[in-house]
Amino acid sequence: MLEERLAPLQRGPLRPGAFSSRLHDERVAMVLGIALGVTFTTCFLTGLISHFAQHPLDLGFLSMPASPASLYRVTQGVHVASGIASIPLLAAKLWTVYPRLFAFPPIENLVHAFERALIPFLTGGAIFMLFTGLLNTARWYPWGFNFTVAHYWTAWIVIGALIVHIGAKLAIVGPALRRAPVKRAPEGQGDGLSRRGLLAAAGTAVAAVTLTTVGQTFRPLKDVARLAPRRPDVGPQGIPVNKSAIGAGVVDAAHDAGWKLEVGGRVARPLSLSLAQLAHLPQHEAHLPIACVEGWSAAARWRGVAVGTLLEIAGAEPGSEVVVHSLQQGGSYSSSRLNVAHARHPDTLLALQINGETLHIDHGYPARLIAPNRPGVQQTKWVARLEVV
Ligand SMILES: Nc1nc2c(c(=O)[nH]1)N[C@H]1C(S)=C(S)[C@@H](COP(=O)(O)O)O[C@H]1N2
Ligand SMILES: [Mo]
Repeated sequence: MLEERLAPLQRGPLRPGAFSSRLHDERVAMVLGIALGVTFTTCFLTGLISHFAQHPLDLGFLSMPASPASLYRVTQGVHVASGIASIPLLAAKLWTVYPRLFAFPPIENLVHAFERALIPFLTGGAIFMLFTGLLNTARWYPWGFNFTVAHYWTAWIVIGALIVHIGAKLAIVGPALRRAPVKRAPEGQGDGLSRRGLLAAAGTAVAAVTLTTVGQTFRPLKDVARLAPRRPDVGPQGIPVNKSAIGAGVVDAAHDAGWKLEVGGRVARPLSLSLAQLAHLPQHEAHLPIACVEGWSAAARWRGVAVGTLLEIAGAEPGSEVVVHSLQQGGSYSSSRLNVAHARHPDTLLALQINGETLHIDHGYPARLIAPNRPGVQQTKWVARLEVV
């Protein structure tokens, strides 16, 4: 009765059989959905690691350990790679399922209504995450909002919607699967792309975008990183630069012959050391990566004074944390905090050299922080002061 009354409304995309491609198919959608579930979960978890490395909870046991030294390099590389791999998967998935926006009747039951209500959050949020993340790897911030905050909170919305979506789908698809093979779109006439072909194309696209970008952090593939915004070996002294000395407005202060490193705060003996005095303290060498949150990473051999040595000379308490201040005024990365594990790790350096050369000014001359297992944003350049807290 109702259906008869509604029949005249079934026009255009709402009419039965409006979308005839065999590719708008439940099983194809499911395979793509599973792949997306894997890449999104991976991206979400590695993103959480990055978030809490940069915004530590004040819960000691969850604070970022100082080893393995390259852990963050790996998790952040995987974060960016799984995000990039999600882009072709999401495109294929949305194309496969978009006819369902015109499903008729639009709502079948409560679960279905709920599942549909979440779609704008799920797709809008996912597109927002991938788009802003991708532009971030290109260091392009054309919007007015704070990227980190928006990217973090939208991630929770998307992952929440995704969990409910999967739950609803299991409720619908699960029983259907048990009863009979999943409802399949009729094999349309003629040639066109087969379902297998679509999945193969999506898989090929994932492989292609991964192979041509992952070299920004995975060095063996650097020469095929044609789509990567950064090359891990291009920059002064063979290492990329994120913020130049000019950009940070520190050229004069960094070249000032009167530059001194201050060590102060909760210490028994505040220090004020010239570059020559620093160079006369015991030097320590460490092979450590810079792993930028934006997706590139590069390892180098660093040489300088261990922060632990300075803390000892200054008479800091063993359990203290250290805030590292740059000559740079303002800007989100002009200071960073070393947790207890990082502050005392022997490889946490106030580096004066990179790969046997004096630091280039864009790498933080006269002295920069470099520590194991830490996001690049926390490897403060042009250090002026260590404040024990
Ligand atoms: N003072 C200061 N230090 C900084 C930054 C900055 O903007 N200001 N950028 C950080 C970022 S985002 C990264 S990835 C590393 C990069 O170090 P590099 O430029 O020597 O490769 O420096 C970090 N140190
Ligand atoms: Mo960075």
